[in-house]
Amino acid sequence: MIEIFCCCTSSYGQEVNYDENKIPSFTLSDPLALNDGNPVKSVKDWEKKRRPEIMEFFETQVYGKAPEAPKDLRFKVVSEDKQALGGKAVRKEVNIYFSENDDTYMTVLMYLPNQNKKPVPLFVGLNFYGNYTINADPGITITPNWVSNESGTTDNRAKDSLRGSDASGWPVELILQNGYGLATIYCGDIAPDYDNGFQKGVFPLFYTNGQNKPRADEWQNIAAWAWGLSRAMDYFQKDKQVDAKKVAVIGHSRLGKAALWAGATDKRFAMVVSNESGCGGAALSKRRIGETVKLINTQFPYWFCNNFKQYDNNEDALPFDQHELIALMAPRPVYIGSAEGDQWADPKGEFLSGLYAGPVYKLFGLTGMPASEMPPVDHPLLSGQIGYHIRTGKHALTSYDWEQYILFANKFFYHSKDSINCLTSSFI
Ligand code: GTR
Repeated sequence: MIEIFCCCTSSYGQEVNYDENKIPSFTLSDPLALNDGNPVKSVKDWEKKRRPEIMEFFETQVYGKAPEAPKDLRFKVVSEDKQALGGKAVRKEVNIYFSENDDTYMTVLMYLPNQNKKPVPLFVGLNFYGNYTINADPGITITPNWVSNESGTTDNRAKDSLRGSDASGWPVELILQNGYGLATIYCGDIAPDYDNGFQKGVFPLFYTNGQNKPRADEWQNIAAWAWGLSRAMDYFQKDKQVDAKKVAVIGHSRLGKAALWAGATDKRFAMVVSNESGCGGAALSKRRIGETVKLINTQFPYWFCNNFKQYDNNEDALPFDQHELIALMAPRPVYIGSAEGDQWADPKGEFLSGLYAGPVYKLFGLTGMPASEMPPVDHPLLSGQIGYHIRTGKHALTSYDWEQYILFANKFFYHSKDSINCLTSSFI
């Protein structure tokens, strides 16, 4: 959650454009035209022919291929408190071990509303700085892993005084009161967010003989984070307190890119939420406004697969664009959240991706984005299968964002006609 000051015109030696009038003209690919030019006429054509073409591109040219779930994946509930948060929640922590070795695991922190006797729908998302930062709850285990010093540390080690330091992005009570569980995982449990030559995190577990870094079409951090979200889903399917058919995957910024890729690669996620995911997430790359492919690959060379670098300052060569990533979610609901003060992430490009994914939803008989123009700030579009808002304020995940995501999820997970206007919270 790095704050970007949008007045800058240069970053990493690259000019940054913020002027709509300076966007070069470009052509977007048609999600409903096959690579050979033939039209996609049915849901079957989409599922069997077009979707695989789009997947193949994103998998080998953008995010990189990830391995299957390890055969020896193991789950262990390592803590449980049925009276957490003053009695409002069940809190549990589940370690997911990626190999026989007990050293390589991620910890899923879960809060479930404790008045619910039935399995509950759930939001799951990665966090930036450790599970213990999402709530001041003293029962949350402090991560033993490397953490970024942006979190307030000086030695890359988590510390007790930072409990709850990121709580504004995780309104746990709001989520619980509306009948949802929350699960979150520290992204650094899967792959630490710095360039370490892919020697840390999950990568070395999957190297073949003699391999010491991912191949050009293989996963780097974004795909590894998405892979971790799928491993959490493997667990949810076994947890009787969770309605695994109603799990929404959510992420902010870089972790929003990961949430989108998780939604694309794993159809078990029933809903996908991108909060200000920007370049390499919901924003169209060809607009080249705010952060560009070259800028992101320069600053974060370990996020996307190496093949993606061939599009640095070469967006016209992209045979697909991010609207087709959004289309990969169809027919599942997807919500794209933007912020006015986050021009680096190109809010308009995020909106347009959703809009241009619409024809695929139409093929399923659904309305994608329910408007063809961007709505004014703080006027969420909630009525379609693709939700969208741009809110006032800067780059962050806020309670306002969560309120829209909950209202949107209510339509699909609680099927209440009125649910769209009904948020249960003492905070509102
Ligand atoms: C920025 C990066 C963005 C976004 C952001 C974040 O530095 O350029 O793509 O991911 O970080 O994750 O907060």
